Amino acid sequence: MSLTNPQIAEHFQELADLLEFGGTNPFRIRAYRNSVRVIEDYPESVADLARNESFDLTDIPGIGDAVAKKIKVLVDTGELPQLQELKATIPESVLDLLRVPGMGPKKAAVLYKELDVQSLEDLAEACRNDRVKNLKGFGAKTQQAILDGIQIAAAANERIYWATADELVQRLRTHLKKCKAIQELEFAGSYRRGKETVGDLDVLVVSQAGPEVMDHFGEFTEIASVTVRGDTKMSVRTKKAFQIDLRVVPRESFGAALAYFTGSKEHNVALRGLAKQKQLRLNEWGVFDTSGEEEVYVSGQTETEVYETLGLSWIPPELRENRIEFSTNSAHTMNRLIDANDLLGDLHMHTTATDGKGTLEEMVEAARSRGLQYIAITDHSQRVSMARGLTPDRLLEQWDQIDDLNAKLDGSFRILKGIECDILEQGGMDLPDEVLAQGDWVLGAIHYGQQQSLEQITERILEAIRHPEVDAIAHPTGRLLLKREPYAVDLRRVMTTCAEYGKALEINANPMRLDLNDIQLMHATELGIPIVINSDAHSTDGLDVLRYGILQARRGGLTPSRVLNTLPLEDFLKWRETRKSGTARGISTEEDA
Ligand code: DGT
Ligand code: CA
Ligand code: CA
Repeated sequence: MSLTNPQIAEHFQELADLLEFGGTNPFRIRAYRNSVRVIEDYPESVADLARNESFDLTDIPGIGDAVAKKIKVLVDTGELPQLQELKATIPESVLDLLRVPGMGPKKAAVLYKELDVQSLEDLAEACRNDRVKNLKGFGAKTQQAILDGIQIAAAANERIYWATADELVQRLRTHLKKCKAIQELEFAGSYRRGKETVGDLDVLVVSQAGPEVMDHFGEFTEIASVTVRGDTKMSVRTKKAFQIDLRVVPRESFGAALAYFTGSKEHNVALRGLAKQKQLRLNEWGVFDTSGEEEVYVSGQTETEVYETLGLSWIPPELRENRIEFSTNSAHTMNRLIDANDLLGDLHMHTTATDGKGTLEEMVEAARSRGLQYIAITDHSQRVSMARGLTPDRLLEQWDQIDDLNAKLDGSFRILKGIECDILEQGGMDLPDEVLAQGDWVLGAIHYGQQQSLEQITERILEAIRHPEVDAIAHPTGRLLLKREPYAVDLRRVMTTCAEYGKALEINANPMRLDLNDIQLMHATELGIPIVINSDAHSTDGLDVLRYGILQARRGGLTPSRVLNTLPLEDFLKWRETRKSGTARGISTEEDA
């Protein structure tokens, strides 16, 4: 496998950081730093060019002799010897020290050499023990500033849930809307792409009055500090040390800038490559014709225009990861991604019978008022004792209540009798077959034994998929974003077994789960596995998370026809009947009409 441009760039980034730490000649360091951006942005594979005997890497503007030689070595051997040497002498964690505001490489090096400070934790401890203030060039004030800075540095490295970013975006949008000098406003970056977690916010604004916009932005009450303020760019940190970058761009560049700062980097690299093939140049200012003597602006005011100039249909931001958006690019395929209005049902939620906060009636009312036509109540089974999981008796009692309530609803809404049945540690389902057989919808889920081996966990899940009463597997990998890795599971085998037995897989829409993820959903699509997008609500408000699941589905390229709970109730019940009679082999893999 050939190194990608971002991978090559990453090596030079590390090299520059470590050299800076070691106090090397700043000019050399700057050369490496410049090359990072150049390599990342280069529209062709730098690795391929390095292997091409007739191409001279120094022909790339911004790549000098030293860097060119290093690229060749890196591409040939997969390693940079100098980087390996530096890494062997300097622990990687010391680079974290450089993220403390006001901490340059010189100071960091002193701390490392004099006090053996190797990480942010070491540094905090050294400050608390008053060991830092006595160092030459430091002092009590510096020590305190470092201690304050550590907190910021630690938080600044953290990503936040998309849902949390969205709340911040809504508040900031409201604030910025009040600024008359702002003509256009968009939130770009990973937020716009709907990525599960967001590293920082990228705000784009069209205005003739940059300073006025920045003054207004600076008044946003959640800002703790302004890190950079230039003519067109301002960077701030919120009180929780989250970074927001705001850029002011000219109207004729808005679309090009929006595309550029929405990313992803990988998507942008591919776009620039396409431009080059057409004798065009794409950057954050626009698309330019390079065929003549002077470059001529062709487009850039809107994104649609930019994509069209490159011969593409506009691509929804959720797909911009250089995965399927170029190979499947047509107006038809780009426009038929699932959206929030397509969901008619929600097939995973809890009530006060186990660990939910809403009663059965309250959940029904909340789902109806949100425009859903059917839901499945899926409380926990008995094994989940902490949540007062349901015994067969209690479950059957709940199902009787559901029958009564359905009778009252008289067809205006339908409650399905469901269960989130535990897949036991030793294998097998947590409730007897004859009980499960009386329900309308059975989710299998792993909650215990998550530390087991890949073989054990996979086998447990496969057994559940083969179980005749099980319809779908809930949160199939068990990951908790920013908290817990997925359990060890062979998803390939899970998916082929689902395809074979006509079983569904869930996108759990809880913003901390979003499980399955985008790439896994693409695999599921290849196999024709039906997907369900579920809230896993534990309260009436919990139903509102469905929109996060929709975003994830869009990132996975899902169309409504891939998703079971877009079906009207009748069709959904028919699907289930077919599945139970053993004839279902996945839902239609044909193109939508
Ligand atoms: P994040 O903030 O880590 O969640 O992810 P992004 O995708 O928002 O990344 P960010 O904030 O660094 O940059 C926003 C977009 O701007 C990114 O998706 C592509 C573009 N961009 C920013 N810096 C560079 C760069 O150095 N090279 C390239 N090619 N694109 C960049
Ligand atoms: Ca960002
Ligand atoms: Ca950014």
